[in-house]
Amino acid sequence: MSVPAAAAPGDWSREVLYFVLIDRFADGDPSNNQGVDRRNPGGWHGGDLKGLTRQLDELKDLGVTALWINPVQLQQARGMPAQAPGVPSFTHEGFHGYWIHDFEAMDPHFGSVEDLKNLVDEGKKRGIKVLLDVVLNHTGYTSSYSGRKTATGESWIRVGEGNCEVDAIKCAVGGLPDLKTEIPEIRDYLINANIALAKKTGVAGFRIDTYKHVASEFWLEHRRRTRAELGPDFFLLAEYWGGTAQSLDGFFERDEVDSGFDFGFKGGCEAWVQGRGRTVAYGAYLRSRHSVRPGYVLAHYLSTHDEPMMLGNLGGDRARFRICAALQMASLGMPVIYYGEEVARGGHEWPMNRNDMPWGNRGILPGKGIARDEGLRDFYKTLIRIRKEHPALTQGNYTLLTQPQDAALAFARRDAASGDQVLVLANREDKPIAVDVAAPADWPAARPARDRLSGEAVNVAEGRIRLEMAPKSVRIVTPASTN
Ligand SMILES: [Ca+2]
Repeated sequence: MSVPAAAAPGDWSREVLYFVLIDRFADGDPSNNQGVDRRNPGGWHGGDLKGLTRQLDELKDLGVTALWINPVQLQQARGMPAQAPGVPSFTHEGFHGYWIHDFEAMDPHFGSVEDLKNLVDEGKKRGIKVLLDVVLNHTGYTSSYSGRKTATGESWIRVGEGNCEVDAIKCAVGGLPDLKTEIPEIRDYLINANIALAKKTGVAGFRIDTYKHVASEFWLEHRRRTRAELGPDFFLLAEYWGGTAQSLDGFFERDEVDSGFDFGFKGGCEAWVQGRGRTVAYGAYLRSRHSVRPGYVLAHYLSTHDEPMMLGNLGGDRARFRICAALQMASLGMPVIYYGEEVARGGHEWPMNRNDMPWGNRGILPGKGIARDEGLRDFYKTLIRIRKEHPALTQGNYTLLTQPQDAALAFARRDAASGDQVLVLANREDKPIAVDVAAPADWPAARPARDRLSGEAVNVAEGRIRLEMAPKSVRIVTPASTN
């Protein structure tokens, strides 16, 4: 197998991103646990940057190369009453980082600027970049900005709650006070605060919250300044709700950001593995993701903090979940793992989709004693290792092999530069199925082919791939190594 070319500077298409809610991950400093109540599903649970830094070896072992952490600035002091289906009313605190009181201060629950710098430095030693979540659209429900006026006497906060369906820019998302980001003084303040934190800590990029609720003029200035002051490779990932290869293209065309979340991948895979829709249509959807503008990256996930987790949506069916995890790691774009998903974290709908990282018998709070599926974690490790070994999976084109009458999903990925090739096969059915599909024309049939997940040999002869697939199973097939 040829050696993959090194990623271009700033090219995140080869990264595997791991998203952590700091407060839920690992408590490394009990001295900052003010107001911690681990019985409260919306309360502070005590995780912090020090604790996360101590678990970097765990993440390196998993294979992740980049870490996305929630916003770290000072949160509103008082929680909000909240209620979720099936959960008694509780107090919802800013443990998630999105209710900012002061953009220029760190929240002591997470730690200090030095703690963040230490995370970045320790990450660099392990080949793990840090991507900091930033909020530029709104403040917490209460903040130091309510009542603040600009030099010309304008309020920083827009009064009155607009309708986001009518005007996405001037509405209060989730009822959160909307910053008047179109005013240069306010725009510059917000950008300055984040750039100052990035300069002090060395984070590699920003994940940008609520992207669609701030105008392009702001983002163009944001791009210009982050490039000028943080370097040409400083990476920007936009959370544009509902984003797809098509709907994100305007932002890529204007070069506002490097990447955006692909909101379709999760639902698409959930539907297909549960038997909804034809396999050939799902394969065509996977192909459509390759229409992304060259040089820009779709970030695709199975779960996030804003949606019910996939494993719960699949009724806990870990075999079908494994199929989606394999397809995620075999697809174009930057895969995003939501913390704990790799050990079958049991949260499902909000607020439990933000529950504690399971640590099993390791003495790590807050998730000490919560069971982990180590077999699933090993499966993720294997998938990530295969992804890193095969430029066909990170860079390659896509050929759908499934025909309209076929039950099995079959596609080929091929990297033109290296000639690297991979076949991906999946059976969503509860019964075994016989697969008989055309091999790619240039598949090296003289070399034995092997499923990298099971180690089994796969028969490719006379231009056909013929095999039987077990119920609810997935295979990632490569020609045997010649070196
Ligand atoms: Ca703590």
